[in-house]
Amino acid sequence: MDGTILTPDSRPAEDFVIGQWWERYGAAEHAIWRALFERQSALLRGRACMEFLDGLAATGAAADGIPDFERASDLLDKATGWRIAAVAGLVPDDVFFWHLANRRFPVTNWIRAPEQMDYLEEPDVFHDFFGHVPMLMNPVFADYMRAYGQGGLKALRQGALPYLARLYWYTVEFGLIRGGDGLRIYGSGIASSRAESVYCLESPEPNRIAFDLLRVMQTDYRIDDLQAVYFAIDDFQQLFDATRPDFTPYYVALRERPDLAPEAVLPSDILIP
Ligand code: HBI
Ligand code: FE
Repeated sequence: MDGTILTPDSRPAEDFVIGQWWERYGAAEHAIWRALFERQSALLRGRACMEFLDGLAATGAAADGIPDFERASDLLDKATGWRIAAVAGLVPDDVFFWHLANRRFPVTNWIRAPEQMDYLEEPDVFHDFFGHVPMLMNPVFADYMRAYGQGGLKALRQGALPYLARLYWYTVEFGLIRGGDGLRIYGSGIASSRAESVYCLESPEPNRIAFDLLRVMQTDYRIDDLQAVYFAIDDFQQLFDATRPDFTPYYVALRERPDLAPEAVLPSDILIP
């Protein structure tokens, strides 16, 4: 069993990397990028954390069109040693983790259709690039993502993927951060969504709970609706430090605990007003 699962240093039979083929995008596709970029940039001012907004600027991405992955990769590489790998869509879990463990972030090369401006089932280049690449410019977050990839390959060998997938969901995709000027967004699923970028901070509906690693890994998530709960970190070092230890004993402990519904609130939760 063990030998069939990738390690960070092995090579998969198929890496799922394709070309971006930037020159194939048409004016209509660049126009969709522009509309999404302008909309989300305006919404994220005062809502996303400084690390996200600074990272976005540092990628060289702009409203004028879909960014060129090679140019952005050169900037990213200089900042944190990461590069972008163009893919056609979702890649198998082991291959996804293997890329992360080697500091490559898979970014889908196609952009959504005009009627999908507000909701998309699968990630496209706007979600993957605008949502994910900015935070990879931050050295601490970039190290967290690499460690996540290494941890993912290990979790696959231990049959613990669902726990680790929750951690990804509630941090990388839907994470909030508590800074000097209040709650801010860093999660890509929020940053790339019109509705969620407002709802996560301003709606009275969802619970906002201080990040706790085991609590997060115990909690189910919704894939087809706004989230019922967000977990807020204090800073990225906290996230990196919490996820540094060997997770093996955590997985053992988690198997003894019931899964929690997204709406659950525990007496031990620290709720953020
Ligand atoms: N593939 N392209 C792509 N993007 C993802 O975010 C992704 C994936 N494959 C698997 C995967 N995510 C999951 O394993 C993680 O969300 C845990
Ligand atoms: Fe994503």
